[in-house]
Amino acid sequence: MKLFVATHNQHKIREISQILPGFEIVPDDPEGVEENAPDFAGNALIKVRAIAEKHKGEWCMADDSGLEVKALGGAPGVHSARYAGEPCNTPANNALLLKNLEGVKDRAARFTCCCALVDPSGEELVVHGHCPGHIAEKAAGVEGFGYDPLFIPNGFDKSFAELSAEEKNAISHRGRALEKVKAIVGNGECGTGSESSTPPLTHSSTFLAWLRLFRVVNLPTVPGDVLVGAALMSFFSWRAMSGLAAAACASVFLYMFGLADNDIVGAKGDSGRPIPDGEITLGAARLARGLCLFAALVVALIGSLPRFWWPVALALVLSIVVYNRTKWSVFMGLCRALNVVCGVACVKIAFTQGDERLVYPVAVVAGLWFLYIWAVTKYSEGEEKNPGKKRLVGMFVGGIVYLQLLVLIVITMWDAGAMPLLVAGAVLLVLLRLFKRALPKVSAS
Ligand code: ITT
Repeated sequence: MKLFVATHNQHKIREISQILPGFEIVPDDPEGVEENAPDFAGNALIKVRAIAEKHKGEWCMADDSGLEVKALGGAPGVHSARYAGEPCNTPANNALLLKNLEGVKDRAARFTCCCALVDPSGEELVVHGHCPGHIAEKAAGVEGFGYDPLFIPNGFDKSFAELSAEEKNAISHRGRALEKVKAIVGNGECGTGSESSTPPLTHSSTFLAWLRLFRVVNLPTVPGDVLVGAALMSFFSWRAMSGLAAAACASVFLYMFGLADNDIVGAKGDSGRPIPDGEITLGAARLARGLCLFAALVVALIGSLPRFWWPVALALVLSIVVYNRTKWSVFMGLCRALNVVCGVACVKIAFTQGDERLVYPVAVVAGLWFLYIWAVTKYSEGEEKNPGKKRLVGMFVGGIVYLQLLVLIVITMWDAGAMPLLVAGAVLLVLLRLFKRALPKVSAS
């Protein structure tokens, strides 16, 4: 497969050829174009468009990359090549970086690579790759190029310039972005939708990173499962639902526990997430995971949830842990079904009366949840390499709120006692819409 690459940088060409051995890489210098966009994605698009004009009907790509240092507010960033001024001077860039970091303790940094692609039909797509690490006190090594002698990737005690080309390419920002490129070109077309550009690595971006870790946009979908479970019990008496708020809250904390656990397990691979991108440290994420589990237990104790809630919650935690380590979609289905059962289990009266009428509605609804989430999770496989699919998965995940509302409406028609739960479900839907609108940069799936 022929791939035209818009660059004059021979080091990039060498690395791209090493990372994409099955491709015929044809360099084309987009001479004279001004890289004046505020971010990597914008500059990569400027470069690729400049050559795509000349190579209609072919695959074209541009790589815009650079180093972001947290303590410097994300600098040198898009100005990496000319940090010390025109023209590009690597020794001067590296010397300026060390000078600007004199006496600075927090030397966290990351390399970012943004690849813009144009497919033979003219469709465009942008993907990112990151490599987190820190800036050394002094330069070491002779391999690679640019800032490589100063950059120590996480998990290593050597600089990029001390690693072999294979070692660097296996973990580098360019290696990670090009893995996505390989999959997209393999699909034969760009498809729809680019990856949204990740915020620059700065101290203030850390807050946003926590929102992304906990996929805050999706959190309103969680308590609705519990509402549905509790509503199924409404023909006993909705007044018996003293533990409902505690159970809903505990489920949110268990979900957050699962999200933190998921990103900790995928810390080495899932580029595009806050831990591998260097925005949140592994230690901080582990602490957050423990705190979420602890918070769920404390809320359950304070809300004095019935005894039956505890084994259901334990089964939920186990399903989460198994799913994160196996990625078997069936366990994700099980998690959300158990979340409904958590709602059933928070209604005290249900278990003192032991009525078999409960079994059928609970089994039908929990089964429906199981199948829906199982199917969405199965469909979502490989979404990280396909931004169009990722958006669709985000919509399906949000769609669970409509399913919750539908079931709540049916139950309310059957027993008006469930009306407060229907109102709460509607509030959750409004919250989901608000979160999606207010936090467009926080990944939805
Ligand atoms: P083209 O625009 O022609 O592709 P360039 O070198 O000007 O070449 P960029 O504008 O993308 O490319 O700037 C990238 C700069 O970021 C590069 O000059 C290095 O200083 C730094 N950089 C990017 N990737 C790097 C890597 O893998 N190792 C070391 N430094 C890197």
